[in-house]
Amino acid sequence: MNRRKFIEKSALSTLAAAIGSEIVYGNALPKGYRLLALQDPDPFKMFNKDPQMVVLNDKPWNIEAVAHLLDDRITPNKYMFIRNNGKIPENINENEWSIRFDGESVKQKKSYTLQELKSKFEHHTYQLTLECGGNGRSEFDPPAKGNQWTVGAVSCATWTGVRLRDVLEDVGLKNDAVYIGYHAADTHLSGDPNKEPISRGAPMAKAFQDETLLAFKMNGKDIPLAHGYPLRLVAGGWPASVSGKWINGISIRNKVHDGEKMTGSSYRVPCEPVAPGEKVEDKDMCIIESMPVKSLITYPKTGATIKNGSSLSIRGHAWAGELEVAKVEYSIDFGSTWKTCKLESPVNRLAWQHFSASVQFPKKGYYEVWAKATDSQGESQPMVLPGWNPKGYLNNACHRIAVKVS
Ligand SMILES: Nc1nc2c(c(=O)[nH]1)N[C@H]1C(S)=C(S)[C@@H](COP(=O)(O)O)O[C@H]1N2
Ligand SMILES: [Mo]
Repeated sequence: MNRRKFIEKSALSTLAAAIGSEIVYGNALPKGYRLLALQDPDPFKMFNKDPQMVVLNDKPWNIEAVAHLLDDRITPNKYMFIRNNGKIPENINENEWSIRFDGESVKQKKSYTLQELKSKFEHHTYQLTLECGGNGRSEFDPPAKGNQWTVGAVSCATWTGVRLRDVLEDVGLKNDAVYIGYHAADTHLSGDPNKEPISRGAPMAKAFQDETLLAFKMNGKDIPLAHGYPLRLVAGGWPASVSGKWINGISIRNKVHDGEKMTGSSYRVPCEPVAPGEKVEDKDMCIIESMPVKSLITYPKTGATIKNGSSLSIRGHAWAGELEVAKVEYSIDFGSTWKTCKLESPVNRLAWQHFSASVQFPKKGYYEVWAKATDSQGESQPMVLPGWNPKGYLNNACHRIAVKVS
């Protein structure tokens, strides 16, 4: 005990500030000891999330919504899912933030400070749907490893930033540019500074879309830390893993970007359908691009009870990756017959669309309301499960809620 090293005074006051109260016997704190109050942070407070959100993992943080929390037309931070692959960067100073453009296909390497990005290029605002490629994974059988997302790894917030295209044109690209890949400030779980937790990207055509932004605002305010403060790539309609958070670099590649989680089986599905449980070689796996058509009933909450004879108003959102949703239908007889919902147009391309319907039930009893969306190319959601794939991506099965008529 005598040789025990005690914490320094200055460190002690930092700790006290973090906890928000005096540490009475702070002088006796062994150096390097982590106070319980700091070991077990409350994620809901830490990230300003609603306590009804569900924590799937805390190392790294992965948190999802339940369907009825996603009822807002524009997803507020408190209901936005968090999907992290590594550790959130600490001590960010937005005044010192910059982003570097490099890679085989850049004419000349170039960096911009965040301030330069904001002042040099025009600002644009879009509402963009971001859905994790693994949303719905928990339903696959045989099960797939990874976060067991149910339906809540999707959001549609308002993002403000500059067009990636405008910046790329300013940087100057060589003719052989085919892909961009992002680099970010989050750190690998192993602590190895040479490893990136994730570094994905998109082909030039996606990078050049009007709606592909280097965003610095979400819902009109600074992006919350967990969602990529101070700068994030946002590429709506594609797996949200393309939308790099905390980005500080973009490589312009003369080949498909080969960063972390671009290769092997990550964010890839079998190029041809396979039987459930079948082994698929990496060379037969294809990168997920546009997300499939999907919908979510956000009102009422599953388990609702209504009085016999009254009608039930249902509502929710539907989205279809790069495409528009053409139709949403509902069924109360497990998919035997379908009725059309009212469907709104998107506020802009790549924003989810709102649907609603007034549902009548013939008599007392247990029902399920199923919703099914169809995209502008005629593709509909599968009723119960889509084709199985080894990593459990792209489950766009019909969402269902239970309703009791009494
Ligand atoms: N730098 C960085 N960007 C990232 C990730 C990450 O772990 N690190 N996760 C990606 C994945 S897999 C998803 S689904 C989305 C989640 O975005 P959100 O946490 O803001 O909802 O961010 C993507 N961008
Ligand atoms: Mo994801």
